[in-house]
Amino acid sequence: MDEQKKSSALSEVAGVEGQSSINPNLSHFKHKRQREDSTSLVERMREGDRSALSRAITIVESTRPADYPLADELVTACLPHSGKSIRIGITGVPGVGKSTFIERFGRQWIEKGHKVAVLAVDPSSAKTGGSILGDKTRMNLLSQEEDAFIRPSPSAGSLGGVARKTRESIILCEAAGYDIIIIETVGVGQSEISVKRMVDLFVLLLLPGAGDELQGIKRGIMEMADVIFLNKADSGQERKAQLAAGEVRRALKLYPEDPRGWTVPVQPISAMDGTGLPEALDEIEKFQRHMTLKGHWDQLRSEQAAWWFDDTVGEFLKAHWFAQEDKKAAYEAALKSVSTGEMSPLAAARKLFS
Ligand SMILES: Nc1nc2c(ncn2[C@@H]2O[C@H](COP(=O)(O)OP(=O)(O)OP(=O)(O)O)[C@@H](O)[C@H]2O)c(=O)[nH]1
Ligand SMILES: [Mg+2]
Repeated sequence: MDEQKKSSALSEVAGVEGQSSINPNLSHFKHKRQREDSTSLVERMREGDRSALSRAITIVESTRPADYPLADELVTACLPHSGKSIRIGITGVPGVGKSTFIERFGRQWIEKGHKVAVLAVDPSSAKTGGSILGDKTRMNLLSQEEDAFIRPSPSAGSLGGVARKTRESIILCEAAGYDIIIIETVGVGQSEISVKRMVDLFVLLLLPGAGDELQGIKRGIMEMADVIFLNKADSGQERKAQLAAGEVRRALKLYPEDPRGWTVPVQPISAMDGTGLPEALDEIEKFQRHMTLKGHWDQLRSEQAAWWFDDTVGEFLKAHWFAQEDKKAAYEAALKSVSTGEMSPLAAARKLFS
């Protein structure tokens, strides 16, 4: 990571500037104004005002330390109203049909009386400043639904920072009454682990064409999937998709058994013409019933919350360390001796903390 990126990633989590030097005479008004802001924003969000939800997410995504207190207030105010949703992660290689799938799948949930929010974790947009504009047009019908909310991925910060904010945005969406939360991520290996840690179930989309495609998907991602769909089972590819599904099922048999007693379903679908989509929704409801019945649902969520807390504390510790000039200099010196081979990474780290 270059210097500039590193310092912006760190100041993103530090949250120290701008809070410590408030004039005590003004701080009362500042806090009062913030409280009023967050209260009325949360009220409007809960009444179904999508622009209020958008604004709240913008505050939560902000990398300006001055926005952190308000962001924290918003999330804290939303927490008691959150949690009552199914959080679904969707992954698969670029072009597999994730957005097309979400477009139809989301509308199916809405037809059943649900409210659907779509968020994205996209490491490429974190670098380039966003690709979701294309996604919004691909989810054209869904984005016109009253009961849908589609949010571009945060376009600034490190993947870790982006993912952390997406997780907070889930809480805001839930408080705003969205009970189906869909997170799209690009299947390139970096963002899946973060998304897996914020969702109840993880859907992997694959392409038919058998063997070759399987190699394109990292084994680790296959292992993370709770449900697998072979997309594009249409236009003469139906048989190929069936064969590929059989092959994936056989490949999964080589993995250790799921201790939760869940067998990953593998189904061909067509996100384009809708074939297999009602069954896809059934599989997801089946998964939810299975996990809830066995107590795994709540257990997973509490483990995830603990993991995110731990991860964030780690980032904060690092940020506070680097905020101190002498510590930063000691780190730079240690890094240099590690790079030149003078010290081992372990010895250098030990020295830094001695
Ligand atoms: N034949 C066929 N084409 C499909 C299907 N689903 C998606 N496509 C097409 O595949 C292309 C990519 O679809 P997207 O939904 O944008 O794929 P994506 O996985 O979201 O792509 P990225 O966001 O770029 O990673 C588009 O041209 C779609 O029309 C399907 O079920 N059948
Ligand atoms: Mg997409």
